[in-house]
Amino acid sequence: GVNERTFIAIKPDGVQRRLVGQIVQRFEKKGFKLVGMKLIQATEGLLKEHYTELRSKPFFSGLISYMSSGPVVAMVWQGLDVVKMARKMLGETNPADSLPGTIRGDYCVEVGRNVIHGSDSVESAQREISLWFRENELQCWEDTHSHWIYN
Ligand code: YYY
Ligand code: MG
Repeated sequence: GVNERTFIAIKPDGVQRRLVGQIVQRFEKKGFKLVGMKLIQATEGLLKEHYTELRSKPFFSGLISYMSSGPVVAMVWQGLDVVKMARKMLGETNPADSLPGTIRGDYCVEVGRNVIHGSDSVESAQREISLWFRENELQCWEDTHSHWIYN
């Protein structure tokens, strides 16, 4: 429903390359509601937990060093079907397979520097949101133009 939430993170390359504003703008313009956002230097422990399903992959240690190489912008976005829609906005895991118009299709080249993370299911979104955010870091606010987003 409209209260669905997803976890989005702009990775260290996205922050370094000054893509934060343009990426946030895409989610705002789409009509999603920002309920949490922070710039955070993630610890290896947090990242290993975040990517625990991938721990046996050959790229895992490289992924953890890349993700801990600088601050990330961690966000929670809310809206109708936001988990699936955000994945569409991101594009494919490999930027080479991502269409122009998607974030990965427009802003990056290699899978190991793909600028953004988005939860892949409602269940992983809930797990990732509680891993990265405390309850009091998520804001409840009235979206005064939701009538122009939802009928
Ligand atoms: O959810 P998503 O980020 O699109 O892909 P995952 O399969 O969950 O992999 C997480 C992360 O790992 C991916 O964004 C880049 C990195 N990675 C990689 O470096 N090389 C691969 N062959 C696959 C994934
Ligand atoms: Mg994933």
